[in-house]
Amino acid sequence: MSQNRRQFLRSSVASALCLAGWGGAGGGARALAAVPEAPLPVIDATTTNAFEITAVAGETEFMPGVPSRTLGFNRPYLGPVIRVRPGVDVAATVVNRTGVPISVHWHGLLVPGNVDGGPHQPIPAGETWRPVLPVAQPPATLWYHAHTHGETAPRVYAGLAGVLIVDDGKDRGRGLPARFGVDDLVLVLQDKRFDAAGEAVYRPGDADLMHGFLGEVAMVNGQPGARFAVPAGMVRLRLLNGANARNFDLSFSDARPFALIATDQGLLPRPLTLTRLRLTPGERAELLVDFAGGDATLVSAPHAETRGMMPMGGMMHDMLPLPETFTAPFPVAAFVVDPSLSAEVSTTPAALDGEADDLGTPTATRRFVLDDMGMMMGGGMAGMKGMMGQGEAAGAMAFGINGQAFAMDRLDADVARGSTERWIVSGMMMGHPFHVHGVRFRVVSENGAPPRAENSGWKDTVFVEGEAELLVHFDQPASATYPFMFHCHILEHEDLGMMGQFTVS
Ligand SMILES: [Cu+2]
Repeated sequence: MSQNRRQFLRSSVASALCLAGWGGAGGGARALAAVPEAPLPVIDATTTNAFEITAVAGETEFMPGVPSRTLGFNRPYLGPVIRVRPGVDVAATVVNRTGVPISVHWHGLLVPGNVDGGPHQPIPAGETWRPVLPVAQPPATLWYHAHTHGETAPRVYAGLAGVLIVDDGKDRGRGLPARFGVDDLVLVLQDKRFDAAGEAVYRPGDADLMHGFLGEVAMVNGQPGARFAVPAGMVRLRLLNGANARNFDLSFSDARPFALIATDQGLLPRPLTLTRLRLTPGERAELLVDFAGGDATLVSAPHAETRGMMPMGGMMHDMLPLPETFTAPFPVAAFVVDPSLSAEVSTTPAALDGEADDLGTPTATRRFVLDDMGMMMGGGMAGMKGMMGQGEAAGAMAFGINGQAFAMDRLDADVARGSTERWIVSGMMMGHPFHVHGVRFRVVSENGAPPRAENSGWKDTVFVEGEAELLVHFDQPASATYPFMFHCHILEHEDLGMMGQFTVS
């Protein structure tokens, strides 16, 4: 590696860490020692149609020499990328050796409620869950993560998440890069906050609960300052926003264009050329990026610029300011051309075979108002207590949907199986990433306008910034015993009640 390149990579990490308060000689130097590549291990279940993951507690050195207590699947932090074939039953085995109860939800997998892995399917400590997953959907980049009610935010932050790819084996024929780990890369985007010693911490205060918990260092696949070696040609990036609350507003440092080829639920009918893409918690996007032009760094704008504040939100912000440390675009990952890697794909295909909208006419309309006003009252009271020297808040903050916080024993909707419904979802003070289990949907409009490019394909999570109109199709059954969830994917909001549940029968 050239001296210039090494300096460049180091400066990428250095600027991320400096912005994060890691500018001091001790912390900065320690962190700079590690500019590793950041691949995740892979379980290829495309021929075995079976996989096993074990949730474990462990330690991870996000900052060299400083262990942080973490959770992961088969490893101390995050889990393997699991690749499955559509059209078969996949036998999953999930072992829980974390010492605490968990559940594992297959986010975006279109399977019945009784194997969905939501809060009604706890896996007690020491036990094993063996769902059979009837995988039958177009190829897509999905994910899996902990989903115990009230504990999703700390468990996912600790590391209980991984990527699940539905791969039909036909990507070469589509003209897409298909060498996994070479020109087909997975990037799990997250962020972490560290204490003065360099240990990752999760101690949300009132402002963190209100806005969602933001970290101070960008992480990719569990590493700060991640870097990837790439061939000098087209590379497919499968991006997952696996952060608790941070929006990533992504572009390349040299403003190079890229092609959006897939959204949450799979390929678009044709690539869309973009220079900037917003990815909010829970969402996925697949890009084709041309590295024939050389190295590039993926950067993000600060969360504050893209969080979707409503006019009323200003009041809330005055009371509990957004805990965002970034004031300028910050590096997320560096891509370094490796001449020893051959480039197989040099052009973006003109067309893809993503399915067009075929949802027809909706048979019902439902409205969901994401209640974030209650948090103003709660936050206000907590803030006043703080000002009056009464210390920590008394847990007054609460969120809900349509005026009610989530309750495990209350069903909020019953949907006819096979039907399509119009769902109109709105927030009051700020933007919220809204996710629905067991379905895929189209975004029909955002605040009355056509959807943004990011929302033009099949989705299961959409950033609601004002009002979003969705057409949702319900194929998978979900009983009252194992209903599907709909919720905000800011995990602090979800845990505090911004979630509902529905049956499909
Ligand atoms: Cu929210």
